[in-house]
Amino acid sequence: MLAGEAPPTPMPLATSLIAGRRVAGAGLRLPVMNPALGVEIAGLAEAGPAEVNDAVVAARHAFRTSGWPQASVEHRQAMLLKLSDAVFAAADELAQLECAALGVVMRELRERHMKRAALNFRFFAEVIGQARGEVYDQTHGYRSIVVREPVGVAALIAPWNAPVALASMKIAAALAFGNACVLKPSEQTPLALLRMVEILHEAGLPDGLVNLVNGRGAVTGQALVSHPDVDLISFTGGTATGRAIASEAGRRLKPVTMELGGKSANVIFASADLERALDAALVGIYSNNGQQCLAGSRILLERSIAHDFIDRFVARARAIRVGDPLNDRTELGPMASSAHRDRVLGFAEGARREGAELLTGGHAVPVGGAHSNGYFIAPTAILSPSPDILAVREEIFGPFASFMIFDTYDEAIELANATDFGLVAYVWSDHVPTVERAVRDLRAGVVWVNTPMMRELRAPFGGYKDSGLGREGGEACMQFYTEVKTVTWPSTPVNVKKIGTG
Ligand code: TXE
Repeated sequence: MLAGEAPPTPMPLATSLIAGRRVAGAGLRLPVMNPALGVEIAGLAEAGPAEVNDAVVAARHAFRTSGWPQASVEHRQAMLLKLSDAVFAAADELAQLECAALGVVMRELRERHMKRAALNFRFFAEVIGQARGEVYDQTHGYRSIVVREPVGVAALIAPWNAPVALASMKIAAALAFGNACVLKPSEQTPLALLRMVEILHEAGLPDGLVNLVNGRGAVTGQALVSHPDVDLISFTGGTATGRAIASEAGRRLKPVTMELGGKSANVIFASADLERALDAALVGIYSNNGQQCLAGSRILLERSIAHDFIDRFVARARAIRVGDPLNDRTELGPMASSAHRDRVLGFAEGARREGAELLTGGHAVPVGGAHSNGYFIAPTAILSPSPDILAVREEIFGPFASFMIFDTYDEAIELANATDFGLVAYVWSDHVPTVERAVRDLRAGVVWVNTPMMRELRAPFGGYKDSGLGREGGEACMQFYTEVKTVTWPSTPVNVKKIGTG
């Protein structure tokens, strides 16, 4: 250091947060990269099995001693509303941190992700205010009631594509129904979630109810999902990881929800409002940098409109502003990591080899200045002659649209369902009977008609086939995050048959 020069500021370190305190064990130190700059901006202190154990013990201790599981609904609602307000107030700070490690454009993070996160706490406060039980009195002389109780300690595993928005839903649901939890963020994007959990504590959340451990899936994640004192696991991520975690949970007989990948069909009939369908097709595949499970990544077009639709789509895709995610004019930021950029581009190359036409993109985009090492790629689209090529079958998780053309309704549905996934599907038509049939025939957990994605939190969300197990949503989360207990008693004292009286 030269005389007079300020000492270098130490890089932030994403630690664990256990019983309300930051903890950095002796585990590996991993780099956290800024994908728009291609530089390391923070470190991550990986939690090994001992630290994960401390987090689970802290959660169990809070579950037993904090009084949270027994607290009145009013008390829990008041706390959830405080947490919601605190997240809302910190939206800008959280969006900055999320943007730094994820590269989704700030505008989307501020306006969608952070609002969603704050609303998740408010939403579950409302859900528990409306919860009701069951009564059975059909058996003469008896009454049975069904009550719900918190389960215990939940392991929450979050992905990197929308860390705060997705993990906050899991935390809010676990807390609302009286549980304690341990959250493991993705090792790529630990910054905003760590700060969010800190903010929850600053807002008054009792220590130990929400703990956080940072680290890679194979180390920290594995230690968490295989911990014997974890009672249930909620996972959002890739299908291969989901299978591994579900097998672990199966061995231990622990309930799981799995929100996995998608390769969703966006079926556009000639009878659609094509202007709206075009806007929605672009948003459906290029928003959130194309890195979202509910992307409409397979766009199926009726032949009579296909040529014109593709021309207009491609012109708009080429006009998308790629660049610095902090700039409010930017529409597409960088891919989340260099490996992910290479993987996405590899699909374009592979598609060409398999006979698809590359309509646009398929290459990196040089963004100058400070961003010259960022992981930027051009919005990409291919026209595929068949549903069998790799780029049409696999979830690419990037700004990569695959077009296919159909002639008949039956062909449209066959193409739409020709996938291992079944998370969501989109259908565009103003012909009511066509819509009614498609809604019935599409094999997906959510079908959006004449609209881009519109997440109704009250309704179940989750996938058919390889897209998942279980559902998230008001009622669905109540079922997952509570144990159910049946209590039976007689209306008048029963005459118990006497045995052992000689
Ligand atoms: O996900 P992983 P990756 C899809 C998308 C993407 C692919 C791979 O197609 O390209 O999955 O992404 C943790 N025990 N989606 O590799 O590995 C991991 O540390 C416990 C779809 O990043 O599934 C991270 O916190 N945890 C998707 C989380 O699991 C483990 C969102 C997700 O990482 C673990 C993300 C283990 N053995 C990717 N292995 C969606 N549904 O939205 C990993 N993890």
